[in-house]
Amino acid sequence: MKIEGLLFDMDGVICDSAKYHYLAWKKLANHLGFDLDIHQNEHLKGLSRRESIDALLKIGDVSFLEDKIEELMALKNSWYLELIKNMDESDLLPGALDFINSAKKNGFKVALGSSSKNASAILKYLNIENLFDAVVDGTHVTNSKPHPEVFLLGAKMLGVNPKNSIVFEDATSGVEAALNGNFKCVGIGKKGTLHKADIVVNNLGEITLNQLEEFFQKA
Ligand code: B16
Ligand code: MG
Repeated sequence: MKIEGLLFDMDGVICDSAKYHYLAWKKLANHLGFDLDIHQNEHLKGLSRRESIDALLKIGDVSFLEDKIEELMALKNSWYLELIKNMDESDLLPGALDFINSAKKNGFKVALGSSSKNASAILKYLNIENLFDAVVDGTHVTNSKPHPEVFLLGAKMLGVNPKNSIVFEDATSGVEAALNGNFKCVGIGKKGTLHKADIVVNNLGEITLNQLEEFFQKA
């Protein structure tokens, strides 16, 4: 396989906003009278805001009418926005910027594929709003990961073939989205959690383009 395109999830791959999502969902759980631990939070990662709240309410075994759910999502997002408002370049995850810049220098097309509706604000905070050749986020898609829509649209915008492209993901739902779209997948995080990915590393500083090319050439 000759690699054509690289598609990056945002929260947990480019920057550490995943921890702020967790804190805001946990605060909402506490507000509703139950707790959300870090293991339960793994089931929320990568899902859209709406699917995340459905998963959270299931964990707490509570249910609400539609209007109340909208209100709770807005409350969580207001807490989340408060937590992320001071993000800057120092919130980029180790190796992310160097890896992407080096990929671009080597002629690879790069896209962002995030479920977040806050992605464009975060890219601005991180000062990387012009880094990607294409940006697809939660405002552009109707289907949440593990549906591959976000990555398929990214590949289409880059003009690359999914089967010759690699998705970088920190969430199990995102790894599944990549595989469902026929992409190769590099998991960013723990091997145990992301075992379906083709390779797993802790962050983008732990892998080079040469190593990727070598690995996927055999694929
Ligand atoms: P928002 P990613 C995802 O971003 C997060 O992983 C997920 O936890 C969050 O619920 C989702 O964005 C929606 O975020 O509430 O900001 O629209 O990992 O796909 O970059
Ligand atoms: Mg993520």
